[in-house]
Amino acid sequence: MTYTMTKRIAMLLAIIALLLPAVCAIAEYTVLPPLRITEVMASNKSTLKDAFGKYSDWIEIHNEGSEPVLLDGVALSDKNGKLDKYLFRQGIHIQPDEYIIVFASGLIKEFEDEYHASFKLSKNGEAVFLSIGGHVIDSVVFGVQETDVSLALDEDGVYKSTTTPTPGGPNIISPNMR
Ligand SMILES: [Ca+2]
Repeated sequence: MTYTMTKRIAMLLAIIALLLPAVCAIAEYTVLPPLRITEVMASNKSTLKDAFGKYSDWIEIHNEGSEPVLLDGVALSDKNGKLDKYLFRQGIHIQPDEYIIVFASGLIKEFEDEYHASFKLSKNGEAVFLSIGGHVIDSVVFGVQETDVSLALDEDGVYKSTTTPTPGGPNIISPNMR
């Protein structure tokens, strides 16, 4: 092996060593948890009451994977510029095919078996972002919402309004809804 070749190989190895941490950092987030925002209700008047006795806005999250997902570091927000408005408390798992509800009640306090985000949703339309470590896992942007009509993800992965809300269960899209 010539001196030039050895030098080139050494330089190549040095470049790889320099780039490796960056590549690893990207790889860490290329596998995002298999979570989806499956349903959102931004104007809840009589559909679902929370433990405080209020009809708060709510967001449904579904684990579409085959393994439990630990929600440490998973965040919800209605602002892209501040993704970590709500962080799940430590040690919560969402089981495969399980649906969980987060009330967008604007409350700081939570009951043990309920999740309450510190923001509310606007029935005039806005967005919901589900993220981890600043990386968006899923998001939904919506327009003006009718009271007690939810926006639900259908089998084709399209959000549709439905007059048959299913908080905590598989979605049912009402016929003739967009
Ligand atoms: Ca549902």
